[in-house]
Amino acid sequence: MKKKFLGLCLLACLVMGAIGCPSKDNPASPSNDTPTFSPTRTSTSTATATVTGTLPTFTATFTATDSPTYTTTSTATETATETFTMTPTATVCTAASIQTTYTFESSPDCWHVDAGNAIIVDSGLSTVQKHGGSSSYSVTINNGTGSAANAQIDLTYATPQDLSGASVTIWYYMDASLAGANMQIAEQNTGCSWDALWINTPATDAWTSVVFSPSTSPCSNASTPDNVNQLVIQLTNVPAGAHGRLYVDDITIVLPAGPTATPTYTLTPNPNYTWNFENNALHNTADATDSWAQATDTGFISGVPFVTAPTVSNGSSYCMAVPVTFTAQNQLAGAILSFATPIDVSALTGIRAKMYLDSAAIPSDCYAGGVIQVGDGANYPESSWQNLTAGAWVQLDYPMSSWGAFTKTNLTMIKCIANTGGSGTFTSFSGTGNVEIDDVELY
Ligand SMILES: [Ca+2]
Ligand SMILES: [Ca+2]
Repeated sequence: MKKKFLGLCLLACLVMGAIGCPSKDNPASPSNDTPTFSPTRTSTSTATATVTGTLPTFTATFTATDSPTYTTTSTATETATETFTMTPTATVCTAASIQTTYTFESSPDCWHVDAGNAIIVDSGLSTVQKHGGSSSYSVTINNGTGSAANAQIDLTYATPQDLSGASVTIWYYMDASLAGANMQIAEQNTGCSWDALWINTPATDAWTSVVFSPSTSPCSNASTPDNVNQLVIQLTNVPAGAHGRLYVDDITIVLPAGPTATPTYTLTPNPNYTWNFENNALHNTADATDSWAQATDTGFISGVPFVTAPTVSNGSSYCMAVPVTFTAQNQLAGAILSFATPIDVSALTGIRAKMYLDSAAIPSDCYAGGVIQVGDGANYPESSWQNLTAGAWVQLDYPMSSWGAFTKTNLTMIKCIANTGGSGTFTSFSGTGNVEIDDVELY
């Protein structure tokens, strides 16, 4: 019975496995080691799927659910396609003389951006706006300074020019985008600083003319003529952020009429009564006996007449010159023609002559004059005083209606006289030059 029980146990062991059953080998002693970690499996790789197939093609079908409305927000009124080149300051053009017309058809003609400008970004001839022809002079202004600023263009003269009495007309066109700016047209001269015409509200988007008259300058007076260094067109107080163009065109400068340099009368072709010195002699071609000579009356300074080419052209080849050195007020110089045989001028109406006085011969502030005198042996009337403009030919005229008592059948002499006149500063002067006389004519 005991054997049978053991056998059952062994069988149970076989069936149940090793659990709880004694090992056939000698069992090891229970380990005293205590595991201190448990291995952890960590995946270090990530599988990446690679699509090697062909992507499907989608055909999208959109359905418009509304109609967009476009709103134009641009305020630009023109598209400037021109590219200008700024004129380098170092090569600013200077005008040698007064140019009376600027059309800006082929050149800025020395108009340029003032060197001190920071807000003019380009300049040049423009066809975008023009008053006449096909182009104007234009500057593009872009005031990014953050505050109001000035934009200025100039015409600079190499040497000062006299614009006294001149009238300067300027046509301008200012983009509306520059509105808010003021304008001034000015001249800068050596006599004083500035002489300006202000336009507080320049017209915009329209060609507009403005006339500037330097004669209104406080600098203009007899002793300080306008010596203009520069003409200026300036937009003043261009608002911050303003961006646009100023165009100018058809600038004209009209100068006042000066003294007539060449008298207008023409000689009556009668050599008996005419002395034009074109025969290079002090007598005329009809009478070689009677020649012009030095006038030696009281008050006359010495000066022997001779024939010479006019110092300033009067349209002829020769004139008579009396060399003089004036030293005081009211000195006289001139020439006399005495007739050996008195002549009859009763059929005539007057006498005239042209006279020239060298600028070097008199102070600039004297009031020199020319006079014609005639004589009949008893009466020696003379013409009224006619102002002499130094350096220019002046026409003297003495009609017989002003001769007074005179025997016109017995003209014995004619005399042409220059007088230095009076002046507040003409006390210690010594000026040498010619009194020149031409085209003496009994008419
Ligand atoms: Ca033009
Ligand atoms: Ca002559």
